[in-house]
Amino acid sequence: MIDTPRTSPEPRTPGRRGRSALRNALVVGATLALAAAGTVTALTGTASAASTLAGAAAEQGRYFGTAIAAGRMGESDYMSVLNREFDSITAENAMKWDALQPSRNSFNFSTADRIANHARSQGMKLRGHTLVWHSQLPSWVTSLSTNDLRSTMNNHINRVMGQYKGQVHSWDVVNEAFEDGSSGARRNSVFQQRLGNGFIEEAFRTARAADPDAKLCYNDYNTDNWNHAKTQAVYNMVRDFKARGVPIDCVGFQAHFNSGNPVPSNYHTTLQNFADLGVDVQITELDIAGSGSSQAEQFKGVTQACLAVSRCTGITVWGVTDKYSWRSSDTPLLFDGNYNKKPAYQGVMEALGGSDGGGTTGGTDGGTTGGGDTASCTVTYEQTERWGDRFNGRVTVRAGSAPITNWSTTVTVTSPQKISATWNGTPSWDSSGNVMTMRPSGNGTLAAGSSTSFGFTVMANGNWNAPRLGSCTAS
Ligand code: 9MR
Repeated sequence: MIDTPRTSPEPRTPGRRGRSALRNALVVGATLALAAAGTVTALTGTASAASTLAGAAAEQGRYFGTAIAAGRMGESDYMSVLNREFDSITAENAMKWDALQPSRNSFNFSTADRIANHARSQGMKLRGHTLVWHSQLPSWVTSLSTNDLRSTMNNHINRVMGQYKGQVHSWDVVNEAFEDGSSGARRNSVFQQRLGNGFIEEAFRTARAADPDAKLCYNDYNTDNWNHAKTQAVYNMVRDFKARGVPIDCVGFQAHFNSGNPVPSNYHTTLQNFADLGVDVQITELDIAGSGSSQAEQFKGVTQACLAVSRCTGITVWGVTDKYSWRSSDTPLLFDGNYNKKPAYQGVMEALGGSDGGGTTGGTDGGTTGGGDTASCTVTYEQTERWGDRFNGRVTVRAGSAPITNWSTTVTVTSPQKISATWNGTPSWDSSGNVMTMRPSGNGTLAAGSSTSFGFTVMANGNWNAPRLGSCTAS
């Protein structure tokens, strides 16, 4: 059965971390109560593993955030996955200079406020992105004289940080101020041209005074590999700031990876070396091009690198679903276009020590079966081949922490799509022909944590959306 999307958010009064701890306490409490009543004979005695990204990250003392696009906030599946899985929000575009101060001294906070208010109403944290950046900068700024640009930059920082004072846990004060390549040079932005190297330091000093409680971050991309000139250049700047008492609290690693720029094997070294300067580090815009187990392994590796560094305080992915990613054809996120959890999601959860929470259908609570000795299973989907008229999908069924002897799950396609072939499973169909229930062909036994997979062909008939998975049922 496909779960119905949950449209109204749960109350969040104790806050995200509080909620997670509370839920686990309730699980243990309920188990003990049942044991006292003599209705269960086996007690696990431990809290169940968290079944959401934020819950699992909170148990490791980290936040798990996402960028969100204000224009998608009316979509119920988008919002329910956001509210269920994440505990920190970054505005993908709404807090950038062009959005907030499109013309001189005329500030427009309405869209950014909607995001900030949503975060507050859900007990989520808010990351501020970004105050001083060469991009998404209105043209009126680029024609200012040196003195005008200096006062305008400081005014922008003061007004924006003032607006969100007390709400933002970390601000990207300066973004992407270094060149790519081997030069290690500062980027030739209008700020650099008019104000020289000192603009970065000035921005941080202004920011500290504007909101003394916010963590102040320098944020950049291609700074993940310790051996890269850009990484070294940023490191040297942060070391210099710390030595001279320039206020800086954190360094953001955007972490946009693809085959040309893969997750480096020395990532942990990079994060640790920055942390050793006395700053926090954060993964701020994580996305990784790819699919399937290779993408999952890379997400897992990044998460492990963060967990291995005590000053790595949290991870933010750059969007909720592949379909709205800034580079959607790279499918770089944790949820596919139908809000199914991808193998990448499981990769992150494995690193965080969470359970992957049963079913994968978007907008649901994702099951509650993690941990304990109960039979449980999870399902993940990936597209394997594609032709001009059809594509093949593979669903991996994985047993939870107990062995199982049987399983079933559903795959729903959207008319006019049709499933024309299946393999490695026994299908049955509902009356519409759109919902396929798949069971094992023959023996459905799986050892704890092990997996099997089945496959199918979908005739697209013009609709290339991924099918939706229901939750996995095990016995
Ligand atoms: O994801 C953002 C996209 O919607 C915007 O069009 C783009 C404009 O520059 O910015 C994207 O976000 C960027 C972020 O603000 C800074 N680091 C790189 C991100 C991806 O381009």
